[in-house]
Amino acid sequence: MHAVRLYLINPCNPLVSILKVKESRWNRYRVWKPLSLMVLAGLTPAEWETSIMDENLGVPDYSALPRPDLVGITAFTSQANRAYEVADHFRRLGVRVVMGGIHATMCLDEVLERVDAVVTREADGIWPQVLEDARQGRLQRRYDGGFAQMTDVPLARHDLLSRGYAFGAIQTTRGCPLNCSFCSVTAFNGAHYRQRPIPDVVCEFQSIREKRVLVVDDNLIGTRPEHIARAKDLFRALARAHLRKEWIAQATINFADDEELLALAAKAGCSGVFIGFESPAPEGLREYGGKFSLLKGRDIRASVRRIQRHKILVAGSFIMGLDADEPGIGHRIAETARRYGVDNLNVLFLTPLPGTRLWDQMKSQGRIPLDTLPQDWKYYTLTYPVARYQHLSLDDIVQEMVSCSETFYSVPGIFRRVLRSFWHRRKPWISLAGNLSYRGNLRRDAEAYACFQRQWGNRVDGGKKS
Ligand code: B12
Ligand code: SF4
Repeated sequence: MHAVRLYLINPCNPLVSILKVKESRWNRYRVWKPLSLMVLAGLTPAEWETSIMDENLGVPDYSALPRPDLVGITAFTSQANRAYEVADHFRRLGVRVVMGGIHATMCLDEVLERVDAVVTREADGIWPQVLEDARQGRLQRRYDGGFAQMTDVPLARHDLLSRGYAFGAIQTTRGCPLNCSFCSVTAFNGAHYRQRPIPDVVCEFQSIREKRVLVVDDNLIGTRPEHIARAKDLFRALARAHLRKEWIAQATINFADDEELLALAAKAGCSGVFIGFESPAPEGLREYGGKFSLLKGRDIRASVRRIQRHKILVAGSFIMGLDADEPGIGHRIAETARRYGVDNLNVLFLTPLPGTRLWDQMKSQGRIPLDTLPQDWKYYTLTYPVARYQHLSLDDIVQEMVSCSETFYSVPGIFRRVLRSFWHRRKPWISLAGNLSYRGNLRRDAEAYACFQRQWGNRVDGGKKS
């Protein structure tokens, strides 16, 4: 059997400022490996000669590379435009192109027009069949992987990517029962919280060469007692394996509610968590459902402190542009994050992503002006205000975002936070790197907003100024 060549490609989006690795060395800490492609490579039989190309580290000169037999492209919605350019390049050479991932699942018809085959949902159970069909010349137009059995999730091929990343990546669970209105996760991975066998996770962790690892799970600990029990078992197993790695993960605030869980996480190498607080206002929290029940009535500052006492950094994430948000929201978010005592703050514009309840709602209300698709998808990065917001014009919301970032990432603000993490011996260098990375992007973000406002002001606001 002759070797067949497979290229797995992660397309870039030049508008995503965090990916501009060369512009700021701190950005290296914010570029993450395309785990989907490493998982696909793990499912690919040995007769395929497989290469993963991550355009975030530089766009390869595809025409100078050997001609592949098959190309697989992954894409979030924000990468769809570039994905189609890459697909077009290879299809013009007569190479068949398969696309999968979240955008292909949510916008199936659009994607089908631009590639030879689409794999919707999770590909773990079906990718070997797609490859075999391609090899036999009988590739179908559409495959659906459904929700994978977690025992089918292979060990990802961590060996196939270059050493240009600060973090490795791993996944231990899929699915989320909370179904927040703006988020695609429940629609894509389902509400059922599925966990990989712990020995598989430990084994894969051992194969990661980076010292720092991002656990990509949407909620590493889950919400129910049996999820928490499994998380504890996982942490015990990771600690027993003496991995000597530090990892960061996403969790909900109930992470703070169990001292044993926190102690085990820290012992297993947890050095930071991203927690979505979403809104400083109860009205805002109620608006998107899901996590409201976990956050309402809670002393969030005390919860954050409990996590930090275990030397785990807390990065807080908020959304701007909720219907409850009025002028002054930027300062209010920065002030709330400061009061909560988070080590980093990440604020994103409320963005209707295809396949979410928010998309349906905003679409029916005529609140999605950037709807020349697929071209406009490149702005769906959550770092551009692509919708019409209830109480904020385009200029207002941009101004609020700038004021929020400038307030939180002011030099005295960074100094206070880093000093605090020095004092508590809580990963001060990581805290410094994170804060400088955000601060380093302030000017670039402002330029990007100005360009967006010049180009799209009329379409978004009809020229309306507040
Ligand atoms: C890790 C992660 C990131 C990393 C990206 C790492 C990378 N790939 O480069 C970082 C932090 C950089 C990131 C950034 C963003 N992200 Co993100 N991210 C995730 C997260 C948490 C996990 C993704 C992951 O690695 N999963 C593990 C792998 C194994 O699963 P998978 O990707 O789904 O792949 C499986 C299938 O989809 C399929 N598949 C995937 N690709 C392909 C390709 C082929 C050919 C085939 C056959 C199959 C296939 O097979 C795989 C195995 O089953 C998801 C949430 C989620 N649950 O998906 C959000 C998520 C993907 N992100 C999201 C968003 C919005 C963003 C941002 C736009 C905004 C932001 N700031 O968060 C940015 C912009 C990125 C960009 N380049 O434009 C949304 C995407 C929604 C959408 N419609 O696009 C998600 C779903 C989260 C959400 N709350 O809705 N993200
Ligand atoms: S809790 Fe997080 S992953 Fe789950 S639906 Fe809400 S935002 Fe998405």
